[in-house]
Amino acid sequence: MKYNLQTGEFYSNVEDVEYATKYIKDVISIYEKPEVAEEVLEQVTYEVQVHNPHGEIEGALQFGTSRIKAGDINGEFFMTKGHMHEVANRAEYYLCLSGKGLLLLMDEERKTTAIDMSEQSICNIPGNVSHRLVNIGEEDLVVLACWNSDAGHNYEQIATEGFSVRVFKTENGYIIKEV
Ligand code: M6P
Ligand code: ZN
Repeated sequence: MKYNLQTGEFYSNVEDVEYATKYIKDVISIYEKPEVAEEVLEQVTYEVQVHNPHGEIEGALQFGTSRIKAGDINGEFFMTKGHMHEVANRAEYYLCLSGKGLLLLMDEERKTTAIDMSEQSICNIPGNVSHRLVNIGEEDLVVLACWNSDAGHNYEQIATEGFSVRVFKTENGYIIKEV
């Protein structure tokens, strides 16, 4: 198997790769103002592919790509759902392949740090930290991720309490607003 560092795609004898497509309708509840036209709900907002040959085995690693489209919902930039790990102490690496984004990292006291992500930006996400990618650019944001196979995803806390900041479009770029 091969991995294209330009596009973030696995190719050639692709085995043990899982693909997921997220539509706006799947994630609309994460936005501050979720009122949108019916046809917007059917649009793709991000895609994930993950190579995990070993299942959820302690000590094993998995590796994948998130590709977040450019766009916004009532001024709030497209973003991933965001999660903590189910095994909360599991860490993760993110490496940006292309595009322009922010990586939001929120600790257990709800303190959020926004890290700039552009080509070659690399970030070590510690355990016990919620993480979300926001595309603040005009092209796809493509980010490679590597983390433990047994980490799991805990979406509950983010679904109920959200992050402590939101990222909105402005005339010249973006603004991070505390909520
Ligand atoms: C990265 C990894 C995955 C995650 C994906 C999308 O590829 O962190 O574990 O699933 O981003 O993020 P989310 O699941 O929060 O939508
Ligand atoms: Zn993660």
